[in-house]
Amino acid sequence: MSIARLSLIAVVLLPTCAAATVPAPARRPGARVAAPVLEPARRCHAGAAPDFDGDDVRDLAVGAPYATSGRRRRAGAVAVRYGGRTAWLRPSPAQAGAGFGGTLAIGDFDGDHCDDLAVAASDQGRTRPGADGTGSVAVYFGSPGGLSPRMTLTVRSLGRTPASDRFGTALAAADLDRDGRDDLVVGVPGLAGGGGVGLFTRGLRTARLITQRTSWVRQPAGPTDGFGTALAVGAFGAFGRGRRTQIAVGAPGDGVEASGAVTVIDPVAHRSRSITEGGPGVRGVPERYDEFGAALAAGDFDHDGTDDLAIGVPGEDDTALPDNYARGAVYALYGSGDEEVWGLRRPGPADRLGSALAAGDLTGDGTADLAVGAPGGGVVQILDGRRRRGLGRGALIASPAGRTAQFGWSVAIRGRDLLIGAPGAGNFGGTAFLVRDSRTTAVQAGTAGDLLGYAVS
Ligand SMILES: [Ca+2]
Ligand SMILES: [Ca+2]
Ligand SMILES: [Ca+2]
Ligand SMILES: [Ca+2]
Repeated sequence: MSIARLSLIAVVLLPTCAAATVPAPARRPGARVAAPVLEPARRCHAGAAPDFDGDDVRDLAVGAPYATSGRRRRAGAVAVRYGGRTAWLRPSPAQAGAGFGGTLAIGDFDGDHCDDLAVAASDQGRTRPGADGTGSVAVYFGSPGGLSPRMTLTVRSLGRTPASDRFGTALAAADLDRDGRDDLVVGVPGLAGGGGVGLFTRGLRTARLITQRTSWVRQPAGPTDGFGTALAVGAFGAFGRGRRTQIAVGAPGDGVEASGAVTVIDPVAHRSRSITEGGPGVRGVPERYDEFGAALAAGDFDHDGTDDLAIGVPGEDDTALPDNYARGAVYALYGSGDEEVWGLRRPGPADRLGSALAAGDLTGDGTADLAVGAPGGGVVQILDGRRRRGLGRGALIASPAGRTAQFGWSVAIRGRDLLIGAPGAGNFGGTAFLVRDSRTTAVQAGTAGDLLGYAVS
């Protein structure tokens, strides 16, 4: 499967850093200076925004998986915006077709309060053109000097031999074991036996693999299930049977002819629950190519203290046409047991609503909202979270770059800012847009063919 067909999960992120001002050492009058006075290193401290360099200015990252790097076509690159300045991260060594930057996740993996960035190249290691790669994830650690490469994770980290794994197709970061450091969840949907999920904890030094065959998950595993295509982390409560942080895993190729499935797993309590259309507590009929679970997001949309799960179903339609021809839908499953299905008010036949999801408090009222990408229709639908009432229809944000820009292919919420990727804009150079106070502005553009905006974080 090529990058252009991979589904994308918007990513969870957490804390941050800000510049600590360090006063210059006072010099006593008349004192001899025997050696240069070194200023103590500036350190990051927890702030309000994703911040890689600790200057208290929010940073962002935009993936351009088809960008040329090191003269290798489609090796990929990531544009990192430090405030108003852009620096590019490029894979080293660059490999043609690797798709570096197809998925991103921000977290503080070493607990130094500087945000760190995980960048997947899920097509890395292709044995032939068009084949699936084994994939890898490069982890960059933040510091007052910016991001620098620290480690690379692969399927070997999980004790498996590389094959067509697509390691890193989905990423999510959260402090699962509550040791003060964010942990990284890596989707490996091509792993032999229906896919899997890698859990990297303790500064990403400890790895663990969970699959459908794991004893406490115990699901039938088909080779094209794609377990690990999408991820979301939340405290789903009743939903995942506990108050601990759990992981929702999308398997859009599971079920009868890719109708799709989602599994909520509790890696500490060793419990799991399978969710399908038409299954317990979920309305709908599982149909061919629905791709239920192609995107996921977690947020407390009704402010009852328990996270709710949004599930993208971009293939949802009355037809069984494959691929790009579907209106799409998004399910909201509340911790309370309530359930809703959302569509666009004026749907088009190829909107693919629910291709990308992001949760966060956009309106600043203390309750999480949901952004839903419909890249085929060139719109992003906002669903406003409301205390005790759950989601309600909010703003519809239209593409400033035309209908073919794939506007809404990726979405992320950072504070009250909404980031939207449009990898088809400008002859597939791609553009990342920032929506703030109902104004949409372009923050970064790629050159033709880069697919910049395939991932935003
Ligand atoms: Ca910054
Ligand atoms: Ca860090
Ligand atoms: Ca942790
Ligand atoms: Ca809730």
